[in-house]
Amino acid sequence: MFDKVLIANRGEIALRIHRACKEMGLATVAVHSTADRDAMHVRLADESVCIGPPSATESYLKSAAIMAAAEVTGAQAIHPGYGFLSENARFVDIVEAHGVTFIGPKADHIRLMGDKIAAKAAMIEVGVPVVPGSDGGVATAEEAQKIAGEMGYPVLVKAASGGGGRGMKVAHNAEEMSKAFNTARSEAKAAFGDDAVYIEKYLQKPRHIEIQVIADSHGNVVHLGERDCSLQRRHQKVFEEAPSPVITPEQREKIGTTVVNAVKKLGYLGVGTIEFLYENGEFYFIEMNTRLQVEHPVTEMITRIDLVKEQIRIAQGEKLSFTQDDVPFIGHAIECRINAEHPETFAPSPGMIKEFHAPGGLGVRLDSAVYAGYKIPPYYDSLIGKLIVHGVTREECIMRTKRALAEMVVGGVETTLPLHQRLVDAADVNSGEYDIHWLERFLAQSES
Ligand code: MV4
Repeated sequence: MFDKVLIANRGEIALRIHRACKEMGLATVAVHSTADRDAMHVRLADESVCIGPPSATESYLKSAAIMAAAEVTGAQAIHPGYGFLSENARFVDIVEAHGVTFIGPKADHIRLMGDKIAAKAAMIEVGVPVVPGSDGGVATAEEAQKIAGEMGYPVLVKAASGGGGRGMKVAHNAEEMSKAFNTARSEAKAAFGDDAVYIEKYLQKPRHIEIQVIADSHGNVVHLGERDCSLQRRHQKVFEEAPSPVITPEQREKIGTTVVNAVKKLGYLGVGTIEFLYENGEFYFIEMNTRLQVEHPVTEMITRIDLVKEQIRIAQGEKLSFTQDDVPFIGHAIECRINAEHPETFAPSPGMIKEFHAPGGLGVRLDSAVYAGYKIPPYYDSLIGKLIVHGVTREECIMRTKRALAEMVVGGVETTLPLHQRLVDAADVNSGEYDIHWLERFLAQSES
């Protein structure tokens, strides 16, 4: 058991974690760069430690500085949030070598899922459906052409160390293959220091649907349903919802059971997300995320489970307080990511927030760490906050999202609020008929 938690993150997620800690009677330690002296996560924490200059590599990514902060404050556990060190297996090793608890999965599982070829092999082994493709890595363009010829084009060449869309090249025919293969390989080498690549059948209009799982240290594993994250631009999610408008309760139970059995066999600990592409009624595994995700609140809203508190309880060795049958799926939730960006060009818009008004009322949640007079620094991501809305039905949820967006005021910087207002008015969003390419098509059309 611990009584003091160090939060190795900033912004809205640091505040989200702080809130869970306080409700559990735990003291919090904030760490911050010199650019974040006046940040809300620093103000609210019980203690704070400055860990370096603005650059993330010299602050939020510096494990030695974070460990030193844990040591001087006597924090017995570290919550990494998302991004930064959250999926860094070496950091987990360092934290544990110091006798501090990492609130998250074991280092070995982070390592396994970081290698996309190994992750896919592991998922096949435990019965999860995957995208058809090469059996492991592919060493030469000739081998790639042979596999693709048998499988049929188009295919994708993917980097083993990639993920999040980096290091992917599509080939529509044998002529395109050698270039796609060699480009993917050299880009992977440059970006990740690892030129291992593999091949998959290219799915042309899938949805991105991910399953939330949670596992304790006593072998109990439960799934918390899916999130539909298809509305994205350049691999940045923009709008997420749960449940997916295209998944039936029977499909949810089937893929949920498959995932729970797989996660049990893997011996995974903590919260995790299994990402799938979904096309023509079938799920195909692509990656597993071993962290709390940005969009976790939509799952919290429909299940009434506090994922951060559960993470902390699991790290303390407690059993899950609920079984699969106890997990309700109540109504519908939508998350709009409000960024400090131009709503059409997506150019970052850091600077002073001169006016700020949070929407409220029944079913409205705003996860944000900004305030009027806060200056958004240019060094980190551009997330101002997440508007999360719950409704009894999807229709009510969409109407409530519209009215909450209309109430929200962020003055002084450009924001993506106008984009979200257009999204909730779009016919295809209202009917739920969208795939992973829908948003980029929508933006291209409105440009011309
Ligand atoms: C794919 C795919 C189509 N077919 N794999 C992009 C990010 C990385 N996580 C996997 N990605 C994709 N893998 C096969 N076999 C299309 C994508 C993809 C994508 C996936 C999820 C959400 C948005 C996306 C946008 C473009 C491409």
